[in-house]
Amino acid sequence: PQPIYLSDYRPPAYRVTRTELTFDLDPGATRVKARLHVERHPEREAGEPLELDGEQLTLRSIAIDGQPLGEDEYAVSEAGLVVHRVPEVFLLDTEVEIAPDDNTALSGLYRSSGMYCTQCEAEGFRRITFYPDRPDVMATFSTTVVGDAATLPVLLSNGNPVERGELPGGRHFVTWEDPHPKPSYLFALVAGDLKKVEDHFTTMSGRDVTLQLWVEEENLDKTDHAMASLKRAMTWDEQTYGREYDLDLFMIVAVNDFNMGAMENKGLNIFNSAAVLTHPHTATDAAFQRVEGIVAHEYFHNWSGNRVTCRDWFQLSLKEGFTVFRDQCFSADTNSAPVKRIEDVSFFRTAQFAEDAGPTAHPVRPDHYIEIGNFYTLTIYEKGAEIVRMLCNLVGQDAFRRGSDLYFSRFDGQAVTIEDFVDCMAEASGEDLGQFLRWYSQAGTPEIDAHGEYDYANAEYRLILRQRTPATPGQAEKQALHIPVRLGLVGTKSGRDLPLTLDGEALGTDAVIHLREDEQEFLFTDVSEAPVPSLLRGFSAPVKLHFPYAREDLAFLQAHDSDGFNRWDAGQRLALLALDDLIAAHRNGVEKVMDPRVVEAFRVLLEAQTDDKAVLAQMLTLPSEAYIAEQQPLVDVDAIHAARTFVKQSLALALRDDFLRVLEENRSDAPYAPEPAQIAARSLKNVALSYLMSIEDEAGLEFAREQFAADHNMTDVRHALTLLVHSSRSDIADPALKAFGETWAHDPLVMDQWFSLQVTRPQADVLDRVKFLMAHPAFSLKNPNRVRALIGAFANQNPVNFHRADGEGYRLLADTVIELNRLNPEIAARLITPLTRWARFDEARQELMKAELERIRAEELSPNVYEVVEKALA
Ligand code: BAL
Ligand code: ZN
Repeated sequence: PQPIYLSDYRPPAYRVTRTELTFDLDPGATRVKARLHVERHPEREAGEPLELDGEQLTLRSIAIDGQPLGEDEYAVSEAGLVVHRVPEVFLLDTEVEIAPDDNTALSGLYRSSGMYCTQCEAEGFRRITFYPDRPDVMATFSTTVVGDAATLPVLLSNGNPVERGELPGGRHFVTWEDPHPKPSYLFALVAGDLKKVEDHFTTMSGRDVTLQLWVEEENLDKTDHAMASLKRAMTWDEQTYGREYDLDLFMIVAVNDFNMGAMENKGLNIFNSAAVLTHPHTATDAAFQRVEGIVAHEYFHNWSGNRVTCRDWFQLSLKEGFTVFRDQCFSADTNSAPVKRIEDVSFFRTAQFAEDAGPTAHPVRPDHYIEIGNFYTLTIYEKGAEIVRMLCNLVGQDAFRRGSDLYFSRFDGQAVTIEDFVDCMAEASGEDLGQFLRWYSQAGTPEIDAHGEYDYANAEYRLILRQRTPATPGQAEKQALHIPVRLGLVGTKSGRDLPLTLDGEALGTDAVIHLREDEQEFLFTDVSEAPVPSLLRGFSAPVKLHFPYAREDLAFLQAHDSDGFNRWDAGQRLALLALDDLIAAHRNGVEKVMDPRVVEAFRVLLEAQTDDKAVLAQMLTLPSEAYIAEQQPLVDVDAIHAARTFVKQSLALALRDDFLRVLEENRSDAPYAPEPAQIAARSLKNVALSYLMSIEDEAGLEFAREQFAADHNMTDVRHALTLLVHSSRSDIADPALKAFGETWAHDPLVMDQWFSLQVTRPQADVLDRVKFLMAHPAFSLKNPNRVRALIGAFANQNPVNFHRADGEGYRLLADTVIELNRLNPEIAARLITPLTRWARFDEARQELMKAELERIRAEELSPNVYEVVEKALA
């Protein structure tokens, strides 16, 4: 497979202004008729051949302006169709045959639990019909779906239904008309025996929109939260961005087999059932919040993605970065804003930093790719969102809103670039964002080395910041970025933020300074007492910040920083320093000794309880093993696990009574609601429980057993069950696990949790459990959720066992990737990720991991897997 380059972009030779489709559905032989209204692109010369994308299509007929084409007038290849000579303006009619039942890649038209559904982003439409399958070709669509009336009573597509009727042979049809021009990746079709929940929304201009959620009958009781979330998102987008919904109907469909979380098809969002269905007895608080966020994300795409779309796939972050930023802000406004930020940054610094430091590192706007399906990454999404957040902070909220209004009005109905977006922000704010644009083209995580000195005699604080971005594959040289650093100086005597005066200008007590050079000095004057700097408040830029904090400084910031995010971060840094010592002790075979400053800091948190419960739960949570690994020069999974376990147990032993008190104070029999106060209390209680269970404290065990048996809600049940299964008390855990598996055998989303919590057990016997569960009747390699729940959870969330010294964890993953490469290349390519990180481990493990990558490389590979493996072994 050959790479595609951004620098080769040209507008299409021909565009399609209108697309008329007829689907005659059949599991093995669906017929798709397409009538395309085609015209030459004004920027391209006359006389060029018409080139259409098409994969795995059997062409049955082709005609231009009603005239069937002779065999010498066109050519069909594995990649598409070329018509050698075409008029300037014409109608193209094709008919193809496709086999939805053979489609295990879940791209294009496929069947899931007996229903037909589509996934077209990024390049799935070419598996449905011959088409210029690129986002800068935008057409209005009319879609007629024909199917068996008994088994497929519901026939859906984009837009509004305009005609329906009966047909001979027990078949029926519905015709849908979508008046908004759209690229092919936003096309959708669903057909099946579905039931709907309906509601209404009145838009800000007073229009009535019908909202429908389509699910299998047994899931009708799991739709309330998604519907309520949708209405909240619609209101929020009107109030925050002035964006109103633009059709009379908005539909969401839940499907069981889906590669992504969900898809923003115009007027017909298709959702992975895991991203839309919730019920207190089947979904955890985290799942409720995830559903709310994803429903909002897909809805927000209606403007940031659908009305204004991407010119080409290199611009993917134009819609994804912006839309993730939008959904993050929505969730922050709806729930606990500080906790949302902590969770997002915590995940970002663990997973995106690792991506940025590995062999698949790429800029937020890549300049080449082999398979775009490999670029739905944390960098495109989450780093893209961090860049938009920086933009918003740089230009200010008001200018950001003016900039987004300008963007939506100037480019409505167009396919545009990242520059177009940033230009609107520059125009609306008057800021020069030229240097800022480098964030989009430069891969890798910038690192800032900071140093500070307080001059008592002159009451000055001198802060020196140096930035560097490590080399990434294909990008050896890096340029200085424009990095906004939000900061405060916290007085060590007063414990308060001190007034900031820089270059004679008073900046208040919390300010943003702009690092643009490789090295810059900032001299703060009139600093009345020695401060501890609180840097990068709110994680104001996606960088690694190094400052030589003493542990006392970190304990001080944890207690006094006015920025909630940095208080949490100071605690994390303090814990990391203690963990560093313990990791070294473990490696050197020296007795481990707990740092009393960490115990004291936790004691203060638990006894003062000044934070809201949700924040306190975060403050009491130790950095994850994956995040600790991210900080180490060489990852030693066993030492990390031992050190973290030691810290957790030491805290539990020292603060047992406090944790017990927290448990008692936060137990509740109130009916479950996924609302912030309840979620906060549950999370605090469950953090406390996990400390007590780390020492298998009798009272903690009893609490866990009771919490499981009470069966009050899935958050508590799952947490208790996980702690029991991860403990040594198989006498309690095994019957509970068995009962849970039997109770929920009928519910795949709960069974996913049952799989995950077992394969993340740290005990050494877990690999056998993974193999055993892969043969379980509820497991299937064809279902992405099952693969993620079992294999994905094992490889990503069980470091000590995945990285077993005998390489059996790696072998299991590679075997799975090889099998999935044939079934579902997109999922296979994603699953390889942990193996691509081989360079972070000791030599023996490096060899074992590379050997497995070589074994994968020896197979006949899909472009997806090929691209990842080649990069990993480069
Ligand atoms: N566009 C793919 C799914 C999503 O990001 O919403
Ligand atoms: Zn998206």
